[in-house]
Amino acid sequence: MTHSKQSVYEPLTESGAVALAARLGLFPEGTPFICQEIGDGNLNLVFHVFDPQTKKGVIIKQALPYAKVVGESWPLTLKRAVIESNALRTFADYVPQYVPKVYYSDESLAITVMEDLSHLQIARKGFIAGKTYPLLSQHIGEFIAKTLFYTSDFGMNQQQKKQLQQNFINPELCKITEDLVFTDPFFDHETNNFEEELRRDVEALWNDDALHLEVAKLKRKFLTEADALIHGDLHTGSIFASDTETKVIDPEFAFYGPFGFDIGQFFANLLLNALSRSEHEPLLAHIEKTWNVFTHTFAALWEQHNVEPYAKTEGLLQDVRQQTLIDAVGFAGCEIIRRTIGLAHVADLDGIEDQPTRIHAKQLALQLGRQLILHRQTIHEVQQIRSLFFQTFAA
Ligand code: SR1
Ligand code: MG
Repeated sequence: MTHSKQSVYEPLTESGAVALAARLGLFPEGTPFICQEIGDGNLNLVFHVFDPQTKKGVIIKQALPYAKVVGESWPLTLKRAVIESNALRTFADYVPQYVPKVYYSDESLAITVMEDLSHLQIARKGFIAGKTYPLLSQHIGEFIAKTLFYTSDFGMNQQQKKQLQQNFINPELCKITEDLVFTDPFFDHETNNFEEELRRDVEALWNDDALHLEVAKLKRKFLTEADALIHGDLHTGSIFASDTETKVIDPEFAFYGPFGFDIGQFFANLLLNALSRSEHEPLLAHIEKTWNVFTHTFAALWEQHNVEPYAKTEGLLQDVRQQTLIDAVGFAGCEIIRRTIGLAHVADLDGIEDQPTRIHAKQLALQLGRQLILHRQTIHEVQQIRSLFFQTFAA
């Protein structure tokens, strides 16, 4: 694995991506590469460079110095590429089976070269197409449990944890989440984006003092609680999947944050898909299984590998578990509202072609998000999320 700091930044072209792939020595000399820019996310260039005969290839990802979703008027740090490659390498220490291999990174070009996952599909696209991904919740539950436990004060020497934390100070990307997830959708802000038919529902959120208080508490947790190294943007567009494999990608938002955040974002995006279709069960089952796998895996690690002298204290694990679920439910509510009326929507809802059906699904999303935030303290078991989901439909 190489890590270079030599070059001067310029955006990659397709021919530049091919030249880089050839230079890395991962392929036989003279490989007749094909290159396609395939980035459909909000922030980066992504090139798929491959040999059309063997189908073997690599992904070359480059951060742009601005947010692609908005344009050059929104400058954005290139350091996120280093955060991303460091996070992938750190996650690979604990769950190599669930992240792409990093072959090379160049800090000044903001480039990461990684394993080609083109045999898999982005989970959001698959869910929209009706796929169910039977192993997804097993894999994501394990991914979250192991990465959170081993990078926390329970799974790692507490001095080493603080040193690791220094590599993941990520103020600009955290600010995007602080603004776009926890603030702007709850006020009349220019980044918001919604159909006029939703105005009454949206204005009700802007004038809801009880909701504001609860979102402010959740935002404070996001700002201050450094439990573990979190992915920071674990929506279904950050996961490649098939019926047998799962790979988590794009951890450029990684930082030391609260235990419940990744779980909440994942739950939210499953719920957004469930709201967009008539067959809810596979999504609700994934939420429950993710939580059950997470809690069992985390508890087993706690039992066997905990470094904290208070680990065996009666009630501590239960308290961590309970608070993590409550926080995850609240974070999920914020993410659902943000993906419905804020910046960076999701295709699950926006792709509903029939306008009245789309508006109705979005109204339900706003109601569900609000309920999750306001009632999170009453959630003691994951099955209660299912009840809130169906109560939203019945209301
Ligand atoms: C300006 S970035 C908008 C969103 O894209 C990323 O995937 C994150 O979810 C971020 O909030
Ligand atoms: Mg992303």
